[in-house]
Amino acid sequence: MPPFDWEDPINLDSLLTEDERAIRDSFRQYCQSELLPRVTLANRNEVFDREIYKEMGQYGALGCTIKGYECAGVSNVAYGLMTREVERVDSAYRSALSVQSSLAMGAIYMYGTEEQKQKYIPKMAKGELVGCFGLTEPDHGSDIGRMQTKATFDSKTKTYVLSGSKTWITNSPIADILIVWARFEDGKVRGFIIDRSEISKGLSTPKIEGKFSLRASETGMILMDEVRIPENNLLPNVVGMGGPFGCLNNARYGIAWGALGAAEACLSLARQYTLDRKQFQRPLAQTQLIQKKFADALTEITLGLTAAYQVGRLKDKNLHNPEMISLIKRNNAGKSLEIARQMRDVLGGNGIADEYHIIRHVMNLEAVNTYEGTHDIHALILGKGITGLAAF
Ligand code: TGC
Ligand code: FAD
Repeated sequence: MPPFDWEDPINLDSLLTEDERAIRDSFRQYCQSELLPRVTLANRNEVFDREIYKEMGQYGALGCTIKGYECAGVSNVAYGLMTREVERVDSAYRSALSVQSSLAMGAIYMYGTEEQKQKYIPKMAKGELVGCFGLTEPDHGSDIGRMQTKATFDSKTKTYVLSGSKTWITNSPIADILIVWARFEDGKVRGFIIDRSEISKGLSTPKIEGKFSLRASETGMILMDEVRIPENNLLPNVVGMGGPFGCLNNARYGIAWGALGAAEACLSLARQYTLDRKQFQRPLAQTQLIQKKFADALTEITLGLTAAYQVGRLKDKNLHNPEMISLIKRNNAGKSLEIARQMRDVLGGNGIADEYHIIRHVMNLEAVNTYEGTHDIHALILGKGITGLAAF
């Protein structure tokens, strides 16, 4: 009988292909050796280093499931393994990966013209162009179907004119390519590419200061006052809310894996801390209450990873649906937040110091539990799936 491995208790490793294991291991090496050493100061000083995109690009991580356009074309499970590795370091870096890959590149890949794909995706895959995804508005977050940002078409100049405000947008202050969702003259929601290099006036993207979560990520607004974009910057191949939600399906899936990476980091740090620290003349790790916390954490991480793996395999065969993605995003983000809080408690006073890392994960996971659909909104999506009745 093989010995128990607390880092992979039910041998999920055996379900992966050789390629997936190799991708995970090389990306883990990058995350641990290049990202981990700089995250504490980045978080403390609220700094995102744009070079990280170029580094991720070199590992083929950006838009990694996209086939062609100089992207890696790997499986959804491999994508999940990468989000897990990067979020083991910090959710802000996973956000950077998710927004670029699933939301910005994903929107162009799924709904763009061939010309748009050729123009933007290869440069985004290399991290030369940075993307963002503007959906949420000041007055419409969960009920985004009621968005107010407007798009009109000016037939004289053959330009679309965008007016409105987006808020809480990851990367907006630094983005070169802004995917913006707006209501067109016919009342239907359409997607647009704002290429910052083509805009002369009407656009500003102020940073939101003072976040106590995802501090190593730039978050901002997109303020549009009659921003004019060329007619060929419409994403022509989707109409309606299925457009943004289609991108969110991929990003929410990646979060389901990523959040558990953060939870695993917290468990691992707390385990080592309690092996090293003695109270009442024995290691803290040798006390029943601490061991129960570890047992609960390991159980939830393992069940969550198993579910994310299964959805990934279904996704590769196009056999997934939004409800199963809501189930894993909601469960894994919520459970990871609870695990991080428990592991922080295990470190006592040191648990609130950033040099011990766990408090940073606790703070980050608060946002992870909220964005891309809050914990309760995913409950309502599931509730609708169970009863057939929308309670939003
Ligand atoms: P509803 O009436 O149910 O649907 C409207 C239309 O959309 C279609 N649809 C979907 N299509 C594909 N995938 C999905 N998951 C879909 N969900 C809905 C649906 O079929 C329908 O199409 P049609 O053709 O019949 O019109 O939707 P609703 O407007 O009542 O919305 C309800 C609700 C709660 C499900 C939705 O509004 C919701 O999910 N709200 C949460 C908002 C959200 O997730 N925002 C995320 C913003 S992006 C972000 O947070 C990025 S963080 C990035 C980072 O840093 O990592
Ligand atoms: P609200 O919708 O106002 O919700 C507030 C509370 O009410 C929540 O608890 C919610 O669950 C609850 N609630 C809402 N409706 C109901 C209901 N019918 N029944 C019961 N309870 C309800 N958005 C983007 O478009 N792009 C991004 O890149 C992006 N990045 C983000 C980065 C960060 C750091 C953060 C914090 C947010 C980001 N968001 C982004 C926005 C995010 O998606 C929204 O914050 C989220 O969808 C929730 O919307 P809201 O904040 O307006 O909350």
